[in-house]
Amino acid sequence: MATKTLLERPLSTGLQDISQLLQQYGCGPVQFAGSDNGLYERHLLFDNAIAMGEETPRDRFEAVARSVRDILAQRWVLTEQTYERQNPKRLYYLSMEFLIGRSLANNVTNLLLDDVIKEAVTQKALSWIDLLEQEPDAALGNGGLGRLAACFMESAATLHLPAMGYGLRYEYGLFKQGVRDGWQYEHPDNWLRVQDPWEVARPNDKVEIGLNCSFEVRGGSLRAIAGRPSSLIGIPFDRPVVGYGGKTINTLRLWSAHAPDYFDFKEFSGGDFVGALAETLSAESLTRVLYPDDSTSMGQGLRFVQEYFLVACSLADLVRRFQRSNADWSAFPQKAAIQLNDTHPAMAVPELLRILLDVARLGWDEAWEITKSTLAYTNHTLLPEALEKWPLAWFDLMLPRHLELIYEINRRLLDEVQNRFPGDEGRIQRVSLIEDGAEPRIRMANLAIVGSHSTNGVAAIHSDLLRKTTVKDLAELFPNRFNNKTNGVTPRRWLALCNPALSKAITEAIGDGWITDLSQLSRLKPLAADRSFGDAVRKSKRDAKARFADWLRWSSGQAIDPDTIFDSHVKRIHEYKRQMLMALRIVVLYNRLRENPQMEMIPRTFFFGGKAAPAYHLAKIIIKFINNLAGTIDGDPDVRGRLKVVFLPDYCVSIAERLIPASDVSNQISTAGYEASGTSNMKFMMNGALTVGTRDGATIEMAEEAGEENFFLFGLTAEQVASSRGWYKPQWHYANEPESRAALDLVFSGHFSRNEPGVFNPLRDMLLTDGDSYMHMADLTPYIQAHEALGALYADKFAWTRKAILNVAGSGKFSSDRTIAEYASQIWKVSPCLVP
Ligand code: NBG
Repeated sequence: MATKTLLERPLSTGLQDISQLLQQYGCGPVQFAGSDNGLYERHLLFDNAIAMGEETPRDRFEAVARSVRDILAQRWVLTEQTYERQNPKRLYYLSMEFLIGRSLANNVTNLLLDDVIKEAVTQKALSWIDLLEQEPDAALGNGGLGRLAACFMESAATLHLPAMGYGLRYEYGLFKQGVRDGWQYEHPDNWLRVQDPWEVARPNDKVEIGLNCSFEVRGGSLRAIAGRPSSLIGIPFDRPVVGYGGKTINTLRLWSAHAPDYFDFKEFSGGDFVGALAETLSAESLTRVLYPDDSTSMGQGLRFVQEYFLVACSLADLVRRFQRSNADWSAFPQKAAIQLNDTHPAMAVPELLRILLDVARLGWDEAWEITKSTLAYTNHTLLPEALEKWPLAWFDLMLPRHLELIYEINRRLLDEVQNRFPGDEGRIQRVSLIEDGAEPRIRMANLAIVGSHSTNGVAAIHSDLLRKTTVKDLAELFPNRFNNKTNGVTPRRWLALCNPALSKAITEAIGDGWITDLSQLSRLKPLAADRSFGDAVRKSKRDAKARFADWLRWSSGQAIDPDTIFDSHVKRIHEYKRQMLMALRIVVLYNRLRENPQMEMIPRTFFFGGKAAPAYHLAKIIIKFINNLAGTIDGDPDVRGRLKVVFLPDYCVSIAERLIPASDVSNQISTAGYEASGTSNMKFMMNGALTVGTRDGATIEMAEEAGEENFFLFGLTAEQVASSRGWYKPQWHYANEPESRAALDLVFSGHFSRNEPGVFNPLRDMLLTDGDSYMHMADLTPYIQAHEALGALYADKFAWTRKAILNVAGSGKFSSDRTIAEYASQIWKVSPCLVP
């Protein structure tokens, strides 16, 4: 199960001398391990009170992680001191999600501590792999949006930007996914049951926030009591964000909710001990769990309070920091840039305005200008079901002052619309912050756009559609606010760390400058046809596949053949992402092999990974179908060894780090116009997979960079999807495309559900009866053809490797360093602040 060979990695540190490196961290003569005085030994003995030799693997992990934290601690403090002293403009990134994953290997890499760790591991005869396995994934996010936030924090630190992330410290991260009889089931991810060695509690920096109602727990459910104001305490927990090279160590500050320290003694002495504690319980349940919905807004009250809690704690904290070094409120936008990651923190608009009006006592015009010039908003999806709209009644109950401010913002907004577009009632309705109806709602996207100076989408096509369709009227009103920032991913985690063999080959060819300047990968282009570089790249892929196969056997007992094509589709399960399109392609291949067992076909292993939102039934049926497909194929001697389907349960950052380097093919097959950007697409490309994809999200820009001839694009474009909506009929494809029909017939014949009659009927409804909203049937044949072209290429290993290298060489644009540099210069106006 060798998964990470970090210790074999030759990334040059530039600092040959370990003591010189430790000096950078202000560690003096401190030793990492190897003596009674070593950090490792001291943590084992003094933190865990354990005799050497009696420690468990978890104890060892904790001691190593704490020792790494010791090494970075002084620079972490120095980073903050430098910012305090130099008082630069800071970036604050507000996000309900940070999908961090594991930190140990990443921190060691970024601190350039490989050699130190190598020595300690050898000296103590530790298994590095086993140590890494002890760390739970910090899964404080659902998918792309949360992982993007984590990549952004790392890039900001690598670029020496004075940046800070603000989020919530969920006690339970995204649920763990199990699979039983093919069905997804969820169980809680109690990741903080064991103490996390990275976080530092800062009770001295606590914040108290007010709500205009109270909550009580009665019969296990939370109930709001109107007219009785209450308060909540936010306690920050800080985590270090290590920039590559270990010079800048920024902070990710996560809030944990608590009840005020006082007790209701009246109730207590009256005998209602439990009642007095209920308040504590209800306050603490606020940050207990991450909502597991990706691309839908479930509109639950607890989520509303979570969002306000994040905003109120973070703004109070950053305003306090501003006031420590600045006397004049008018300087606020020169000292703080606040980025709203989706609409989730959009209550920052009325909250900042409230602070400026009620606390700073500024007039409306000045307060409003400061609010707008400080805030900026990123939109991550066009799906209507994801756009948050909170009941106006909830604002009225909990945050009446905020509601008052929203009314006034709206009054002024609609006056402006009236002046500029007199008589255009429809426009007024659409632009309004308030959606009328039986239950009036506040449109959070409109609020975020109106109350900020920048609105960006996350890939060129997405920003364009946002402007031209989703919020067209607002874009016409404020054309200068709209811009695009194509997503990126950090090349440290997603190439240097997860793919040591390919990293080594690249570094040997062009040096290691790519680690902090990914555009240097373009220097690989001239090597695309170079025999020895091609051999190294091919060998690195073969190694990664073998490692993955070993891990899979070790972790699940499943055997796969590393000499088959590894063909992957990993992301949240959603109709628009079209896992079903790939599943139908597999059924078509299965039919071909059953009809003609002698047919020549390069054997393939198909990987699926992803979680379904617990209430999204159709997505769960898709998971069930994939698992049944896998079982049927395994049980069929005609196809065994030629097709193999693997559903990887509990897909997470750590599984992505294993699978992506091992994949030959990346499927990015959303219905065009629906995937805002995608980010796994970029990770696959960087790791030398070839992409079969629709013209959607950032995949379009990836193909531009690599050259379309090195991509396998297929299917309807976003315009074609939109313009054929009115007349599209999946039945036409069923009637006229024999292979598609045979595939559906086989599914509906019960072939994959022998003892579960009717279980896949909802798939028939989705694909045929209900009109196939995501146009699987239109794209199935072109998709199969794209894969045929790809299969033909695979047969020529030199031609394949050449394209793979051209893909790696073209992936430089998709570093989150580039994305963050664009945000910093174009939106935030934040510059690097070097820590001496
Ligand atoms: C997701 C999009 C992805 C995109 C990420 C990061 C949400 C709401 N949106 O396409 O679906 O890559 O955001 O921008 O999670």
